[in-house]
Amino acid sequence: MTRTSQAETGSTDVVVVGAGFAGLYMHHRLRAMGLMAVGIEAAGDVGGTWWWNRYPGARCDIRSLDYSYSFDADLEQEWNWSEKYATQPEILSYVNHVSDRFDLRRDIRFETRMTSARWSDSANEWTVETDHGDQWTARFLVMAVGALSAAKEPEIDDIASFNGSIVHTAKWPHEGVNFADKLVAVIGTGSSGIQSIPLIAQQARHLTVFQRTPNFAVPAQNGPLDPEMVASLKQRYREHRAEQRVSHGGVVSPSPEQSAHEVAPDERTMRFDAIWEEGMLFGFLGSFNDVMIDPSANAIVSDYLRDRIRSIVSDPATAELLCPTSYPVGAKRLCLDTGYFETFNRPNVSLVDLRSTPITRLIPNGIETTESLHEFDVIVFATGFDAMTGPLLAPEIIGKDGETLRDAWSAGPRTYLGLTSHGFPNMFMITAPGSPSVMTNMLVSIEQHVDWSSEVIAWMAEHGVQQIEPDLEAQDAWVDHVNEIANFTLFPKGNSWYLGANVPGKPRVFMPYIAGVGPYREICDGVASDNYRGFTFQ
Ligand code: NA7
Repeated sequence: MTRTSQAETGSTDVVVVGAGFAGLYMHHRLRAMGLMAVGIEAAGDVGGTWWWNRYPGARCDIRSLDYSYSFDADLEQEWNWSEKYATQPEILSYVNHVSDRFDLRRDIRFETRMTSARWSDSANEWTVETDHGDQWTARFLVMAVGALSAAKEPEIDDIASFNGSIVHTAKWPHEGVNFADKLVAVIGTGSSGIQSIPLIAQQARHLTVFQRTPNFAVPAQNGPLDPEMVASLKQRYREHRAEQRVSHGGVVSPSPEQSAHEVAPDERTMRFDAIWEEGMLFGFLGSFNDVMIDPSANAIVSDYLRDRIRSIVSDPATAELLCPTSYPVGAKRLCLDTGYFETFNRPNVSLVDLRSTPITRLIPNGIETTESLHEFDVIVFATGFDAMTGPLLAPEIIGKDGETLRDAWSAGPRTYLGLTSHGFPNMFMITAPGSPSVMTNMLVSIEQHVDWSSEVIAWMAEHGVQQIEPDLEAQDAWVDHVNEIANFTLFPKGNSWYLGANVPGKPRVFMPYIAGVGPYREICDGVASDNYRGFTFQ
């Protein structure tokens, strides 16, 4: 959808920034409440992260039957997923279907990026500006900008000097990339690298993978969905959704009652084998109740996964380089793979360990490391995102006393419930720092965040209230609580994007709230039923 309209100026009830799963559902809710909304979206159409991340192998690592909206019972009955884990194109078809079915594009300006938003305390409204010169005033601002939507470029010198093509997994060209007979480099071995490497290797003349930190990955064991299983789930979809909402991660899974130390080694291995064969992403982290709390329990799982890598990768030296050793499993986001480790057995694939031979710079025909020169036609940056805060801090958001969100968060993000921030009245953030979001099935979190925020907006209208702002004390207490829970676990013990450790200079703060979607929902509902405890209204 190419934007052809002139700059617009006007007034509306709510400006919604972002047209991924979160922004789209927000439009649906607001419309049902009889409110006007204007949507702003940088992409050419709906889909958010699934519109941008079109690299080969891009796939969701939460089951398709779970990673879908639950707000409409007919929608969930009529849509049919083809595989256990949906591909990016299938997810995008789903988003398009939902957008058509509920006519959600109507209020959205595509190919339009929000550049600034300024709060006026006297007018009780936000003024939002875009790169097309639009200027919208609105009582409420909803930042549904996604947690993994600000692509991170690698910190490598002389990138512009490379004469071949460079592509980033998070900004993949719509026409695709032809790797046939090409010398290809992939830099980065997070989820995007791990998903794309096996498919790129099948096409390229030679693929060289540049790895800074190895990752744990579990095979997806993907495949077509069994129609009988789907029919039986659809019969009890409502109950299943209700169970998701009170679960820990937004997926229904058994809560482990035993410590890893309470179970004999043989039995543990049998349990791990079953999880491996089932291909469930977080099965290993939830295999025992102390995996993410006790380093020695975590080491049992890590050892098992490293042994698996060694059993797959034929060359022992390569296998050792692929084994993560510098952090507990789970402290960097676990990956779901399809033939990733097997790919290193191909004769046309090699691995460069950037810990021992860092990249010094790009050169016209390739990559220079401290050890050698590598020639390439195509370089793929699979270098991830400035996660969670990046998309919120990219535009200039100016709050109550003229303070920008960037300044307010200069030492790390500060939110109350992960939904609001002191000094920024009438602004709601969906899946922001301080919310469970990225540690969970995003769809369950998104629906909860959107429902809760829109209910506040409805409550304010009912009570004739113009302005809502979280109190500083409530926010401080929430930030402390988020940190306290994180520090009780092993999650902050890796240099992960959860912590902002992947972006040089970013404050090192563990951003997601990891107590689980069920407990979080209870807290949010408790705040609401206690007349929005911790908020001041005007
Ligand atoms: P990730 O998981 O942040 O992975 C990025 C990878 O890129 C990771 O291996 C990084 O190494 C590597 N990287 C980043 N910068 C550089 C530089 N400058 N040089 C070399 N290597 C670098 O992003 P993804 O897109 O794969 O996945 C993000 C999430 O999307 C994923 O967790 C799922 O939730 C879905 P590092 O580990 O920092 O040493």
